[in-house]
Amino acid sequence: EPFMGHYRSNLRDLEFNLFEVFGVDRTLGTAPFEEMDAETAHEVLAELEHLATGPVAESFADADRHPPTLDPATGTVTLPESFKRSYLTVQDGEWWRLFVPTDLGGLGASPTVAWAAAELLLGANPAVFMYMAGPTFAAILHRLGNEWQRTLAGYAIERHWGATMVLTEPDAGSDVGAGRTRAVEQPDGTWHIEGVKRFITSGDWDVPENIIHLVLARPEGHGPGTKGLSMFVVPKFMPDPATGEPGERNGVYVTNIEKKMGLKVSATCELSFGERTPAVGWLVGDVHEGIAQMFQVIEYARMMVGTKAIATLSSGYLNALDFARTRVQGADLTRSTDKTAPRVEIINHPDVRRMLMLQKAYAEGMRSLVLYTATFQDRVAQAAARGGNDELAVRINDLLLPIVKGVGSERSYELLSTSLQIFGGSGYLQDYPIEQYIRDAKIDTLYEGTTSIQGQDLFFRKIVRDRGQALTAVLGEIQTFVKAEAGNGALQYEREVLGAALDDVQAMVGSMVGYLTAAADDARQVYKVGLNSTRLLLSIGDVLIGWLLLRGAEAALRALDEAGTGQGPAGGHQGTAFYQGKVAAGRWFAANVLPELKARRAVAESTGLGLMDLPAEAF
Ligand code: ST9
Ligand code: FAD
Repeated sequence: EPFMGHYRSNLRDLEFNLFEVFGVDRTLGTAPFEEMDAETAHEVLAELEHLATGPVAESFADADRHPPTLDPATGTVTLPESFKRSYLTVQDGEWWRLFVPTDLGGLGASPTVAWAAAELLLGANPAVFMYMAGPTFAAILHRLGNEWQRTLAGYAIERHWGATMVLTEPDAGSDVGAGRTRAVEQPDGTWHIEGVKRFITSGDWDVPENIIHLVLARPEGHGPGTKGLSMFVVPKFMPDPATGEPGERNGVYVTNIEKKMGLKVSATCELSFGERTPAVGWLVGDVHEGIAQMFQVIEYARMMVGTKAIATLSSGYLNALDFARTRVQGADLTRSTDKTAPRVEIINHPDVRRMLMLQKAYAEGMRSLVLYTATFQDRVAQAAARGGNDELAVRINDLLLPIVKGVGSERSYELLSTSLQIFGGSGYLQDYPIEQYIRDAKIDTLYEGTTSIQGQDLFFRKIVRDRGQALTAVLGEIQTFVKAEAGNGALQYEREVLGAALDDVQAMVGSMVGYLTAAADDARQVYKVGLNSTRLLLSIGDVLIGWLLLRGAEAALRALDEAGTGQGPAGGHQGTAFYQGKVAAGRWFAANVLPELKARRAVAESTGLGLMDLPAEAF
């Protein structure tokens, strides 16, 4: 048998979602995706899977054991050679072209196809994908920038530069608006950036000839908070305006790299601006709209983080599944008192099956959530290609992002410990990848806005400020599904359970809106919102996951039916077992997870202020 790397991909399920659930073959091959039809997308994903499971995954463990090093004299970060080989496989194959628009050299992939591709790289070696941010960030600069900055963005893409997003400071993490880094305008129209940023991903590395930093800083005299921040593009080397050739070293240096729990090969840097020599930057787009501009970057990054977490859970689950099919331990429970009974593979034990199905249902349900979200990004791009604007699709994408990021990261981290549990003591060893998965996935609940921030973003901005428009549209789709005949009666019980869970989350939203309204008279009532916002985030996530799993079950039942009549794609045992698994995951989630929403609703409805009255000393 050929060498098996750590990464267990699930291209079959990605394609099931793309083509059998969401029907993206209808949009592929049409504007603005005319250069990629469904057949090409299939070929691209199959080839990328091959690369991901092979050379991209190969350095995953080695790069964890040999993390990047910093030369403090020059501020230069050196990556392990094994990892650079993985990275260069992807760069040299020009795979970044999947993640930029066609006018910047892109392949015309739709967001749905691009995020499916991203899952494969993120599951194999997430830092490879993160170091590859250059072209995507440059495309954003191209959209936001003035003429010179569009030229600069072009150089960044052609010449394979790295890129960073630079917000965080020691006293400004979740509270970005507390940032103190200053920007001082120069007579020639450039700006000098002065200050220290911390925790900056890919702040320096020894592959690209240049790096562009997208930096939030406060121009002198500008007001407090996020609205007083502006966005600057600050290169590592000043480029020749005519060719992009890197010239003089600019005054931005890495002054420290962090020792971390996981994701070690992704260099997390302290970046000092203007300490040795001036750090020269340009005001992006010549406008002071820094936080709004940075959120264009953040939106990609939040989607990326959720996808990364889910990709890791999926591989953790599939590794655990392999183990459960082969590890022999104990007798079947029906014969547990018979000391001569044959020993069985642990996949035969009910509690192991419970753990496997818990992982399968969440991993597959959340994959479906990522791709469902991406269908709205497809719609936004299609409308733009027609010269229009799909306002509702924009709002729904905004609503779903904190769920992809917040729920994707929390559930994945939590359930990776279940993946490890399947392995027994062996899972705790570095012989298997799960302990690294857990360490590498923990960051996903933290950066790009912690789970608390995602929960507040969901409620205050994406529900209340949106006046419930996007939420109503999505919950309305679920309600239609509940009332319809999905699964020809085969899913009737499941649709009832889903309907009850839908009522439960609607009641949770209702009571939280009630608390917010009551806060107009009694400000402390808003604490009851804060006490429930993570609960609501996870609960809306569960309803969406349950619904998407049942849509998958419906599609699978249809395929099984057609196979019975000899017409469908299900033929063969592989196909049949795959579809049976889809039906089982939907049913299991409805029966075992959705009923929990009832209790969560009761907790939300009876929330008091006791916890907030408690003196801090009493904790
Ligand atoms: C970080 C990086 O952690 C980690 C990893 C880096 C990885 C890099 C590689 C990525 C590669 C990606 C490539 C993908 C390629 C694939 C492509 C496939 C097609 N939405 O509520 P207010 C704006 S970086 C939009 O008053 P506060 C808005 O302009 C560090 N905009 O906030 C608003 O004005 P308005 C990450 C939003 O109280 C303004 O902000 N750090 C949103 O002043 C003010 O809003 C964080 O994420 C939104 N959801 O500030 C910080 N929200 O209202 C977390 C706000 O007029 N903290 N705006 O529209 C927060 O998010 C805070 O809530 C806060 C609060 C800072 C916004
Ligand atoms: P804090 O904001 O101090 O939060 C501490 C705790 O308090 C958290 O549980 C938080 O949820 C909670 N909390 C804080 N405020 C509130 C509130 N208002 N309501 C409720 N709870 C709250 N930043 C960049 O700019 N660029 C990068 O490339 C980057 N990469 C990173 C890579 C790594 C490995 C790490 C660890 C961080 C990175 N970050 C980056 C920074 C990251 O975005 C921040 O760490 C994150 O936003 C949280 O900020 P903080 O660490 O200061 O925690």
